[in-house]
Parts: sequence; structure tokens; C-alpha cells
Amino acid sequence: MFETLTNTLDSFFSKIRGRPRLTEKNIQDGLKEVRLALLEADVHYRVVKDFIQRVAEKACGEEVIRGVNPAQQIVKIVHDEVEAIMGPVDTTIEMRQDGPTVLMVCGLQGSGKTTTCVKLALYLRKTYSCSPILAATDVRRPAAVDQLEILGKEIDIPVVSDRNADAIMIAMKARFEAADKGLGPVILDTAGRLHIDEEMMEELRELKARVKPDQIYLVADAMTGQDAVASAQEFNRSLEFDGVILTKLDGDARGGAALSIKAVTGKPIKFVGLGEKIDKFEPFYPDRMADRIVGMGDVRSLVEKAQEAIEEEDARLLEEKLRRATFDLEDFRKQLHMIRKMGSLQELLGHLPFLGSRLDQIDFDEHELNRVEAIVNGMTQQERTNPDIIGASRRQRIAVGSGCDPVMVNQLLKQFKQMRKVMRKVSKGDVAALMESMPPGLDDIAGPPPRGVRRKRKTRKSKRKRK
Ligand SMILES: Nc1nc2c(ncn2[C@@H]2O[C@H](COP(=O)(O)OP(=O)(O)OP(=O)(O)O)[C@@H](O)[C@H]2O)c(=O)[nH]1
Ligand SMILES: [Mg+2]
Repeated sequence: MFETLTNTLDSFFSKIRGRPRLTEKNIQDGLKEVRLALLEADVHYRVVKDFIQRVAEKACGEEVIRGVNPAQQIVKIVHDEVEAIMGPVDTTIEMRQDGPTVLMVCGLQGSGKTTTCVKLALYLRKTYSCSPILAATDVRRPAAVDQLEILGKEIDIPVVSDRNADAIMIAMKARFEAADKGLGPVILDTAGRLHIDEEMMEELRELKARVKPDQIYLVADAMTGQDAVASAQEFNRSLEFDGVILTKLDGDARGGAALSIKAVTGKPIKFVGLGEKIDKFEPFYPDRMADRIVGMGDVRSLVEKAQEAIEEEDARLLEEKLRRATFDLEDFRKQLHMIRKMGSLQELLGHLPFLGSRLDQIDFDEHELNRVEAIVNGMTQQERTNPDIIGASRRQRIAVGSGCDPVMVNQLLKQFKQMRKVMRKVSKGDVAALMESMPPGLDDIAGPPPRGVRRKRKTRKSKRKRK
């Protein structure tokens, strides 16, 4: 899903990154391609129009922030806009205190209602430690009741049914049983039709009026693209639902429905179905979806990984030291150690926005990182805390101990001192010093490369091309 869109955005970002200055014209040109890709992904034309307009306005109107290049700013704008057209969304379900909570699930025939009811029951049982109960209120299709009963049995969730009663009576019966046995929420699996018709809407409206569900969810099939959006609009007009559950996102849907539903109906996607299996169901996160579409890499998981590795106290101390500019080689050694705990450098950088697809442009030299670590390890604690005491003889000793040339020890010390100098300036409020210390160039989007990572030299040919 979204592959073409992601690729188009990626090539748009690459193009504008190569430009020394961004003009309204080159932003507009790039956005033309993005517009096509959105339409191709089956996004509603009105959503596309508004989206492009907002991005263009913001991108052209945005003041260039010092130290952030325009390309970075545009990526951020696109990402935020993609997120904004799908969110915000609150997936929590308020559980009633005065009786069972009732959730009504409706949608067109075959959209996945029955499967979704069972998935939702399982999800709620896990997340809220409650005891959901299903109500077979689809009395239209004889086999529907059997289907729900079989699925409910599989995961041990009770199903209330009555082959001689109507939907309202069954829903009432389920609520009564839930109240009696202390179960809930009650999930109503309603009947669908091939197309929206007034009879179906009337039935659903009546069910809503009599049973008064706490939440109504519309199940929409992502594979049907804009049809799903159009029917969602109709449902909302006559029934007013609270949120959408978008199913079959695992298929080869182009994703247009996901990007259009909120903008067209005003109601967010709350959950998504990602497969036929009962556990293929999860809350919808617009920010994560935007990360995926805009190709920002899995920043979230990087942060989580880093959080695991860095003890909170360590992080606090480090921050304090950075602030007071008393960061020494001992801290540097700890940092190297943390990087190691987080995985290999390549794996780590793979999580970073933009670098993901450009890893092949960078030479990874885990070797050099090992060498740096060996040099720092070869120092005494006193030398690490106060590198200024390292003279020629100490340098020689460290070089021999770490199996490298004294020149390398010198180089590392020089770079470290330079870095500390910059940090001192920054801590005194001179942020420009940090910017000036960064190497210029295309990759500045990801900041200066860490030690151990070298940029590949540009060949004469590619230099000439860039000119
Ligand atoms: N791949 C995939 N298939 C799904 C998903 N959700 C449901 N299905 C399948 O879609 C088909 C229809 O699902 P149902 O749950 O019976 O749909 P329904 O809306 O209850 O259908 P009716 O009761 O006939 O209106 C089944 O084969 C499901 O296995 C999903 O998220 N991914
Ligand atoms: Mg069904």
C-alpha cells in the first residue's frame, strides 16, 4: 500500500534537497507529481486539492528557520499534513458504570462486520480486561448467526442469538444478559446490504433509537477505495457514526480510503483490520501511518530502542554535563557503549529519516568505531576525565595499547577538543556555533555523520554534474 506515493514523495524530497534555494516554482513543480501520485492512490480529488494547496501555502510562506534547511522543513510540512488529514483520533472506549456499554457495528455486505465484531471483542478483552458479549442482530442472512456463533466459540466469547426474534429484541436480550451476568461491552453485529438503501438505513436508525448504543462504528472495506468513502458519507448522513473500522488493509488496496475518510466524513478511522485472522486488528495511529507514507523511517522504534538502552539517570546526568559543558571522554565512552547496546551502527542509522534509503551512499566503517573505542578504552580514568594531560608519552602508550598509530590518538583528541569547544559556546547560548561546526552538503538533513561513518567521496564526474 502507498508504495507509489511513498516513492514519489521520496523523489520529490530528493529533488528539492539538491536545490540551493527553494522557489515557489520548484515547489509547485514537485507538488504536481505528488498530486498525481495521490490521485493514483485513489485519494478523493477534493482531499488532494486541499492537501496540495495547504502544503504549497505553508512551504512557500514558511520562513526559513536558521539551521534547518528548506527541504527538511517541507518534509515536516508534508508529514504533518498527511497526519492531519487522518487524525486526530481517540481510540479509547469509555466504559459505562451504570450498565453494559453497547457498541453497534454496521456497514455494507461483505465489508467484514462479523469478523470485525469478533476481533473487536478479543481486542477489548485484552486491552480493558473486560468480558465482551456478542449479539447476533443480523437476522437477514440465515447463515450469519451460525458464523458469529462459530467465531465466538473459537475465542470463548458468548453469543446471544434468537432465530425467531428481530434485531432490536436480540440486542435488548443481549444487554439484559450482560447486565445480569456482569458482562460487557455488548457488540451488535448488524445486517448489511449490497448497496445503501433506505430500508437498511431505517432499520439501523430504529436499532439506534431503541437500543441507544454508546458508540457506532462503520466497517469499511479498504479494497473498495472511493466506494468505501462514498458509502461512509451516506452512512454518516443518515446514521451519524462515531468512527470507522477500515478492514482489509492487508490487501493490495491503494490506500485512498485511509487518506480520504476523515476529510470527507469528519469521522476518524479508529481501528484497522489487517487480515482474516482474529488477531489481525489494531487501533489506528495517524502518526505512524504518516511516518510510513512519508518514508520517515521508523523513528518511533529508534526512540523506543534508545530509551531501553539509556538508563534514565544516565540520560539526566549526560544532559546536565552537556549543559555545563563538562562532558569528557569518560562520558564519550559510555555513549559509545550505549550505541553498541542499541545494535550495529548500520541498523541504528537505518531507522533515521532519509538515511534509510540512502545508506548505500555512506561507507560504514564499524572498524573505525571499534578503533575509537579501543583508543578511549586504552586511556586511564584520569586521562579520560582530563584529556589535556595526555602528552607525547601517554599518547604513545595509548597507541601501543590500542594497536594503532599515535597520529590517530592525536586526531581523536583534537576532534574531541573541538567538539567540547563548540559545546561550551552552545551552552553559553551561541547556537550558531553548532551550525557552523557541521559539515555542509546534501546529507546535512541527517546532521553530521557520527565517527565511524564516512561520506563517500564524490567522483569528479558527479561533481561536474552537480555544477
Ligand atoms: N484480508 C482480510 N480479510 C478480511 C478482513 N476482515 C474481514 N475479512 C474477510 O472478508 C470476508 C467477509 O467478512 P465478514 O465478516 O463475513 O463480512 P460481513 O460484513 O459480516 O458480511 P455480511 O454479514 O455478509 O454482510 C470474510 O472472508 C473475512 O474473512 C481483513 O481485515 N483482511
Ligand atoms: Mg456478517
